[in-house]
Amino acid sequence: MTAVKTLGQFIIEKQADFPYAKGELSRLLRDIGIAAKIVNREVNKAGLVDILGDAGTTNVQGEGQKKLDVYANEQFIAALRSGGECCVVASEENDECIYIESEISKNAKYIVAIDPLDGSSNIDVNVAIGTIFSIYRRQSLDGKPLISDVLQKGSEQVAAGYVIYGSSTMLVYTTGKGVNGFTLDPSIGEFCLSHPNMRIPKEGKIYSINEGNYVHFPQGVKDYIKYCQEEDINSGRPYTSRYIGSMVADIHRNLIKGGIFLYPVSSAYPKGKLRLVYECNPMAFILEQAGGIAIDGSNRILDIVPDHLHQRSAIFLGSENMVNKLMEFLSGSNLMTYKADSAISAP
Ligand code: P6P
Repeated sequence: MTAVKTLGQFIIEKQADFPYAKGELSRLLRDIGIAAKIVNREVNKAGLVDILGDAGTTNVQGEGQKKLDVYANEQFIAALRSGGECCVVASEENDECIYIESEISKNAKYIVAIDPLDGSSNIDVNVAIGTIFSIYRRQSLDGKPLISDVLQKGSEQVAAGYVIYGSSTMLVYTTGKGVNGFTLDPSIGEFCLSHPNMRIPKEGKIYSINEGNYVHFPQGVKDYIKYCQEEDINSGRPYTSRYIGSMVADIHRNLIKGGIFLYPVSSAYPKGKLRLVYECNPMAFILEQAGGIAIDGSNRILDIVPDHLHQRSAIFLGSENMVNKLMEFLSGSNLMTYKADSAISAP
């Protein structure tokens, strides 16, 4: 029987991958894992205690906050504060960055951008939700961290991950050396390595998009959807449409089975709905590290320099061959092709 390897053991084992790190990143990842277990405990008993429903407050996006949104935000911020390895937290739930200036954190090297509980509209109906996080090294040398430390492009991430609170709770993360998945074993309260070296299949048969917005999609996206729905035995079409409405759940499924997730611009979201800094960038880093591709329709997601913290972006990410086929429809030709694990190349 294979020995159980916990998240903590794995992080320590891989610490040698970071010559400059003296354990800070390892401790930061463990802090996030601890907060995830605390949030998981509440998510799992939601419905039994008064933690479902609306908090009666709105976040910076003007979206109604669920009680669990607020709870999760508080738990991750508290864990990052007490861990001492993070100097700034940028959260979907907070308008401004949170600067951690305690004695133990003021010289901390890392910035964390986080969506503490994504997909919260699904909480009350018991559908999988998730946490998404992104970690950068501080670039400014001293004094109070600068907003430029937070608005780094996605390719500067040193780590990124997500937690999916589903039929089981998993933590999936990368530090730029591949992607590994850990499943929470409630009997010992530990995340245990269950999906080593995760790779997304180059081809898939699943497309994930909210087709309710079809009339508002750019023509190229409409054409691609029709391509997915056409019958073509050789290419395994028509593909299967699967859309949960929870970014972490939709992308996690596609990471395992192969597929493409699409959230284009639409009349409701002329710049796209999903946020670049704490949703698109971490998921793009993970998918690229697993051999996939992530673009906004014309740019590699990880090459976009953010203008502001809550900036939105269109996003198309998943299996390499599916994203490249999409690009043929978006660019009207196949002049631009993307190779996974590398930057954009246009002949
Ligand atoms: P729509 C959840 O609200 C979320 O932010 C993502 O998790 C999800 O992928 C997307 O929005 C769903 O948006 O417009 O299809 O309901």
